[in-house]
Amino acid sequence: MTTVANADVVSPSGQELTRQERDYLFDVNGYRVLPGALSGEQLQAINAWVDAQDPSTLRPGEWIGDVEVHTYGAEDGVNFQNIIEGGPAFEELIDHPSWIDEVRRYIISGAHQQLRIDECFLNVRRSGGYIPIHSGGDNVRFTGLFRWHNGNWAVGQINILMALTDIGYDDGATTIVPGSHKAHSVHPHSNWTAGHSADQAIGMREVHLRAGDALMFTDGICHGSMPRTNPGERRVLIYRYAPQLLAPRMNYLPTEELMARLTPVRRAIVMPTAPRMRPGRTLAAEAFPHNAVGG
Ligand SMILES: O=C(O)CCC(=O)C(=O)O
Ligand SMILES: [Fe+2]
Repeated sequence: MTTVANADVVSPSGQELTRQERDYLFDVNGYRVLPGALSGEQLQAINAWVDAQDPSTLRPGEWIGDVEVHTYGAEDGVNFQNIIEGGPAFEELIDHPSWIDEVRRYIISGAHQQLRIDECFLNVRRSGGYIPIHSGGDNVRFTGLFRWHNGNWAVGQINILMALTDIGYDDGATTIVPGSHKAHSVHPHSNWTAGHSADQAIGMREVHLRAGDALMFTDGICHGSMPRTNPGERRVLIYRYAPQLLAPRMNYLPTEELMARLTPVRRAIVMPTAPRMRPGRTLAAEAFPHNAVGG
């Protein structure tokens, strides 16, 4: 399968892209690659956290402190959900300078409202793993919203997918159909229930990343992944940002310890509106059973 070109990183003159060029490419393609978004030290700290776990013995539903072990399906691997509770290496990504201004610009420019984290998790995928084709402009989902309204961007969700390992051929790379956030018709091979990987899917491009690079993309773009056929693991971190008006996907309640540690800016991104209740009342997780719609 063809890979995406690097033309979204530098302009033909070899200069860094201008503001106008970056906006144009994001508008037209629905994604951009952010090379070297994470430092070597950050990669080391994050990978050390993963190495300290043993994914083969971790079952979905178990907790590592306040990080939940989870999966969306057998093929797509193990997720460490609510990863911002995993320590400082994950906290500093909440408003990381490599992407936060871009994310703010596209989600809330011109609108006097707050950004929030919708979902954040670390995904480990082994040989045979993949995620099926999903999303696209044809879908009616607020997270897929992608508009330019009265001179301002209005994007429903932006995903920052950070490579923690090099991801090339046969590593199970993320795939996207450039521009498909504006599509009106469903991708001909998209079938979540059948669950095919993006391999051989028409129009798909593999996004190869070096460890530390990030893929910034609208959740409205049609995407998926190649199957991983190499041995070893593909590790990625995914932080999804949305306007505060959209409810977070998993709705983890941040711990008091995390909230106390965070800067006001980070706190607002994690929880823009505090739960409101009478002083002294405490919450018991068991009193809030999950329902079929929200999960
Ligand atoms: O696992 C991947 O490569 C794609 C992840 C994905 O579907 C997403 O971040 O929305
Ligand atoms: Fe996705």
